[in-house]
Amino acid sequence: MTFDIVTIFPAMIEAPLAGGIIGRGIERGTLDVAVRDLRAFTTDRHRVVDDMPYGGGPGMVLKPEPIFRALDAIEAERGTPLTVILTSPQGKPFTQADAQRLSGVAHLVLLCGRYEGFDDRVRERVTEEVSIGDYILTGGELPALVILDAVARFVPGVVGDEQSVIDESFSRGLLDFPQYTRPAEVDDLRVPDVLLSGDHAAIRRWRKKEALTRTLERRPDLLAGATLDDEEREILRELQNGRIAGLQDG
Ligand code: JEW
Repeated sequence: MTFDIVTIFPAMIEAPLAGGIIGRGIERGTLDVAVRDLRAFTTDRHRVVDDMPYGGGPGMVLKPEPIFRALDAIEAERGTPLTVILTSPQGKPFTQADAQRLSGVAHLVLLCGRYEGFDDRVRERVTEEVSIGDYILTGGELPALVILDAVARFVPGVVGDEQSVIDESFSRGLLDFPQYTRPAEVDDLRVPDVLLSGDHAAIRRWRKKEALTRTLERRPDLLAGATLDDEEREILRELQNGRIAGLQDG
C-alpha cells in the first residue's frame, strides 16, 4: 500500500515512520510512504503557502493553489484518481472500521493542514474529511501519522499475525483484559493467582470478567455495539447487579 503525505513539515512525518512495525513495513516494501513538501509546489520566490482570511479575523489560511498543484502532480505520477483524506476538527470521527476499510485502498493521499486550516475550495478535491478526536491540534501532521498507523496495521504482512489484528478485542467492542509477564511478584505486586493456576477455563472466564469490568467502568458506550457470547452476557448481568448492590452499600 502506498501513502502520499503532503505537509510543510516533512521531518515531522519522516522521523516517526522510521522505527517500529511501520518502519519495518517500509523497509520490506509492504508499505511505501512518499512525503511531499507543500512548499515545493509554490511558484513564488518566497515559497508562501498561507494568506489572510477573506472577511477578516485572526490567523492565516492555507492557500489553495500549492495544494491543487501537489494533488495534480501526485495524480499524474500515480496515474489514477486519488483517494484524498483531509484531517480537521470538523471531520467525521475516524474509527477502527474506517482504518480497516481504508486499508483496502491501494493508494491514499493524506493532506496535512496548518494555521487555521484550508481554503474551503480544497474540499472539492477531498474524498473524506476525518477527525481523530475532539481536541484542537496545531496541524494535521499528527492526525496523518495516526491514520497511517491505524490503516497500515491492516495491510497484509505489516503486523506478524494477520488474524490477530482482525480478532482484537476492540473489533469485538470490548476493552482488553489486563496482561502480565514475569516475574510473578515485584515490589509486593503479585500477578493474579488464576493466571498461574493452569486452569484454562478459569483464566478465560477471569479475562472476560476483567474486560467487561473495564468496559463498564471506562467505556459503557461500547457495550451497546459489542458482540457478547452467552458467558459474557451472564458475567455482565452479574457485574451490573453487583454495581447496583455496591451503590446501596455506599
Ligand atoms: C487538526 C488539521 C490544520 C484534527 C483534530 N483545521 C484547523 C484549525 C486549527 C487550529 C484552530 C482552528 C482550526 C489547526 N489545524 C488543524 C487541526 C487537523 C489542522 C490546522 C485537528 N484535532 N485537530 N482531531
